[in-house]
Amino acid sequence: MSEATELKQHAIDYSQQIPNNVNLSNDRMLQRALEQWQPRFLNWWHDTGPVGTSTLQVYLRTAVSVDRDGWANFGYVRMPEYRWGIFLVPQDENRKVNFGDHKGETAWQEVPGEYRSILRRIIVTQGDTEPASVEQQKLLGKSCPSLYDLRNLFQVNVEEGRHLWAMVYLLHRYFGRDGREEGEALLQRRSGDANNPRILTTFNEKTANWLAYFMFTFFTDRDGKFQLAALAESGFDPLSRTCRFMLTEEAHHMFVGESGIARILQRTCEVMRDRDISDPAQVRAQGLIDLDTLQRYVNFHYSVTLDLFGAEISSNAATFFTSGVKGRYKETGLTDDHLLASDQYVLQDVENGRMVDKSVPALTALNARLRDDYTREIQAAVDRWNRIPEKFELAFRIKLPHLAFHRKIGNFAGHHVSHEGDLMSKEAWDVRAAEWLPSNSDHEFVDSLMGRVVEPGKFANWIAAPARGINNLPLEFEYVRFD
Ligand code: BYC
Repeated sequence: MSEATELKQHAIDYSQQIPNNVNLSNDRMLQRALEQWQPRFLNWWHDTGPVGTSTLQVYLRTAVSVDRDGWANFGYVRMPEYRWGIFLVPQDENRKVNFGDHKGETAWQEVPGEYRSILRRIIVTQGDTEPASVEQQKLLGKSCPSLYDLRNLFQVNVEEGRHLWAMVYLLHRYFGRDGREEGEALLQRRSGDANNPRILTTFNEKTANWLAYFMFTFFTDRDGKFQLAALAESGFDPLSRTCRFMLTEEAHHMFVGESGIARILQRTCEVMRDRDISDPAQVRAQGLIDLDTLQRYVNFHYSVTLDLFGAEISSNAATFFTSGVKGRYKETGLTDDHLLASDQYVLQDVENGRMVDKSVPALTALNARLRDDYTREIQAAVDRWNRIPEKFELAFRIKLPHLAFHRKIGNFAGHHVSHEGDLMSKEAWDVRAAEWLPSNSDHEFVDSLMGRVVEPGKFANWIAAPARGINNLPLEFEYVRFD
């Protein structure tokens, strides 16, 4: 590729009605179809996006190019004027299909006919999560703990909106009429709607307060990272290219979650040490989130996010892999044969009332494998969190529940399993569930702390200030303007 072509592929053209780096103006039909979808997207954003934002100016980052420095562009944006667009990392003409039956073939620039329906399904499932998360977070701005956090919420929201654009571009460009219909349906389903819900379970749960939001961005956005990383390996090159750019945005979302929970831990532990208190009721009386409640939120969000990996044993996942449409985490960097024809994988299951380890064909266990990769990364981050109580010489440590705890999808669905991983009767589970999962009164308590703090540099009582501001600005910076 010449240097000039490469630069062009990196740069995003903001003079267009739909900013893009895919030469949209060269394909008039596609451009018109997307220009017709655009006002419907904006209506959806207006109806179900963050409330009360039409007059705000928010200090947001906007991608100006898809290269490493493309993110350096920060400035005030009026929320309804945010420029959602279509950004793919540049095409590498030498890229190959790197796994499955087509390994070694040149990566596909068009959808192979035989894989059309599975690719469409994966793209729709991925696309559906993006607007769902915006819908789940719609009301959070009303109870933000600071301007810094409010700005981060809106940054996440606009980027999830752009991730919907990314999938809708693929549907319109590569799937003709069916794709356009799916693009409409993505704007019709609603998180939590009894008649027309979002596709995956977790995206129909409520994100009612900021503790739930930080947990969601920590646990569930990280599922997004792992699923996008698996799709970034796809032999269908446009999917790979768009997922690679989406991953650069995902990093900030996970940062919001990890640092948000760390700041809550910091604040609670600090007061517990200073006032020498440990009883959750005493902690709550200080207007803080007690550590047991934090642990129960971890148990809930971790377990519902594990469900997003699908069933541990899945013939769908095997088909996705052999056909070259969805790889493993970091597939290209793995050193095996990328075929898995005779490999085995060990996973846990329930057999005859007992928890057992069993070896199964690796091809069928790809959902479990991706989940295990995810869990390793989650555990490493939990270990980082645990340095905070350690620093304050408190005995408390966050402990991830067992994989089988509180599961609705896969091997463990229908079983009752304790936090430690012991199988139990439904009756015994019912007695102990409130110890492990947030109760209505936990939610009510957390909700009761959520007053709105919008004075620059001020933070709600229940959360510590972050270590530094956005884009190296001071914490007192006016990250959101209300005029
Ligand atoms: N809820 O064979 P199985 C993100 C269905 S998050 C409801 O195990 P498969 C983000 C399944 O569809 C990442 N239904 O499924 C994060 C199938 O239905 P049919 C999103 C479920 O296909 C935060 C049946 O059960 N991206 O980006 O192996 C903010 C049999 O299941 C669920 C993706 O997920 C569930 N949890 O695996 C914003 C990537 N799980 O065919 C964004 C694309 C399974 O019987 N999706 N089912 O009607 C996939 O790769 C796969 O669809 C899954 C499921 C891994 C999700």
